[in-house]
Amino acid sequence: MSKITDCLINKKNHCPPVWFMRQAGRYLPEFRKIRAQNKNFIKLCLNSKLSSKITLQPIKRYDLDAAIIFSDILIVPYALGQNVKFEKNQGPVLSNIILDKFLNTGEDEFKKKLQPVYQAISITRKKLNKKKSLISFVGAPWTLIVYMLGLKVEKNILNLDLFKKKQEEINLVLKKLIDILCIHIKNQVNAGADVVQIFDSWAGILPEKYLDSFCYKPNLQLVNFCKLHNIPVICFPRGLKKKYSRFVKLVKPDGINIDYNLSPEWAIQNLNGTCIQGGMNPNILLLDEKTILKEAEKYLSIFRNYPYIFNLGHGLLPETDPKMLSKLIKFVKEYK
Ligand code: 1CP
Repeated sequence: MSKITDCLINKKNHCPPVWFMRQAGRYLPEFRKIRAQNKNFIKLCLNSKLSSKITLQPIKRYDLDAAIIFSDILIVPYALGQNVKFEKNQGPVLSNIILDKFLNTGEDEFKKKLQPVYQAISITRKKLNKKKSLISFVGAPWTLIVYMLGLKVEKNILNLDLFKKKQEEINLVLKKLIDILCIHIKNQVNAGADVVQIFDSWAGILPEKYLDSFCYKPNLQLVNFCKLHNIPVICFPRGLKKKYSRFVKLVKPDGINIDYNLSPEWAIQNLNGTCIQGGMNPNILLLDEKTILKEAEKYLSIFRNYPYIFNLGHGLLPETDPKMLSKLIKFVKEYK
């Protein structure tokens, strides 16, 4: 059993295991080199050899307790018929959803399209030390729907009129997504992943009265699927503020990633003893060493007697200095 699964399942609080969201990514020069030669991001995610190589890049550099497979949450809409493009300095751009095609994609066709992802997991598992977890992930249905139906105006605001106008379509898409995401989880675990993280990055833009239908219930269905198959699962419903507590009560994941707007003291008191992951603001990693280690120490001391996985309150930023990350990891590992 890896340190991370021990923490999630047995609530063991060792010196906390550590990994980072977006640990394979743009802050690493060796990633940027591969990326420069592979302009099509989705194609890169579907290149098993390269995707496995990128997954292992941070593992080569640092003493991390987990690798997270290099892929993207938007690979799922891609496999269901939408074109997905990543333009520089502009978020992901998706072509219009063709509902018929989307609803009629069967399990076999889906699996075939994403075979390279599963292959990458299998290659990586063979190369990764057995004590380290290999984390797979999916986007939660709501977060995928935000991208698939273009429901955001500007960066962080829900287009409420469009959201209301599209209720019927949203409900159809939601139902299909839950089924297909369970399949994607199962396939990733069969290929060798031992933990699943569910990213609900846009949970926080939902008005409260919609949280039940679009956040809690869909997450619960995915978590129940994981439990049925004995797969440790971490949820990240970013931006829920105090409603994190209701999320945990209803969804009961093995682990919960907190964002940096949540106070860690509040989290310990209100999250029912659930294993907590993350919290530290990734922007702090852009500051000087003393400030970074002081903030890390804050989290480590607050969670000293609590099952905790060291990580951040969102992904590593592209501007992060890889040397600072190395110092941070060493500090976490040596913390007593
Ligand atoms: O331009 C580039 O080089 C691509 C940058 C990049 C990378 C490295 C994107 C585009 N996705 C990824 C990989 C990725 N995405 C991983 C790989 C493993 C790792 O963490 O190292 C993971 C887990 C994701 C998950 C993901 N993709 C989320 C959930 C987490 C979050 O950031 O909230 C979301 C919302 C996406 C969509 C996405 N993919 C990429 C972008 C630029 C975006 C939009 C969101 C954003 O700006 O971060």
